[in-house]
Amino acid sequence: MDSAPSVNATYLASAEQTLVKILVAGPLGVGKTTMIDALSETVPLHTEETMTQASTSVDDLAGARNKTTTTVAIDFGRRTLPGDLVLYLFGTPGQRRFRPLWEDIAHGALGALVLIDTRRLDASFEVIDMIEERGLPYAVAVNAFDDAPAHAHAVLREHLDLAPETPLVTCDARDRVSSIDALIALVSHLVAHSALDAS
Ligand SMILES: Nc1nc2c(ncn2[C@@H]2O[C@H](COP(=O)(O)OP(=O)(O)OP(=O)(O)O)[C@@H](O)[C@H]2O)c(=O)[nH]1
Ligand SMILES: [Mg+2]
Repeated sequence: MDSAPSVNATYLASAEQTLVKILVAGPLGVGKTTMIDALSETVPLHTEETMTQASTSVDDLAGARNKTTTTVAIDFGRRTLPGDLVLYLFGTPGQRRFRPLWEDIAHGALGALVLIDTRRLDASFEVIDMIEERGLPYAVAVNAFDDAPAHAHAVLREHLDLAPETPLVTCDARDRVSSIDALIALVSHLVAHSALDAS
């Protein structure tokens, strides 16, 4: 008699797969949840809560005036790239006051994709500082909102004080292909700097 297949058989990672934890980071309202929704091949997990009046004095929402919810802990999704590279994507809050939570989520991550909004460039400093303090390799992706200024990449690099090897790309967080391209820029950077062996 044939034995019944294991219920979880389809969820077991193949021996060929490389599993990698990646952070999707960036300031409030930059599009982290949107990008993980666009990218994830599984039903993404979000911990969204309605924003309250109490946050208005500390959280700068210029450029995202219609925003009514925020991610209070994490977003989580999964994306497989060619070569059986399975990325586990963790969206993290960018405010320094969430540092302990941030450190927990960042544990074991190989790299970070930092989303930025050119209408609020200074809001990116906190998160980039935290990532650099942790020594995590990262790539920067400009989430191109319709009314955001389109600065030349050289200007953005200087303003954000990016190292020459740090990838800087432009994307639309709502678009899957564009978001995958941003992830590939990060993964290529990780491979080039030996943080990831994808061979
Ligand atoms: N026009 C435009 N809107 C976008 C884009 N990306 C995100 N949005 C919208 O911007 C708002 C904020 O996006 P979220 O994905 O919630 O941002 P977040 O970074 O997860 O925000 P927090 O979790 O609060 O930090 C949402 O209403 C999105 O639909 C974009 O590329 N273009
Ligand atoms: Mg969010």
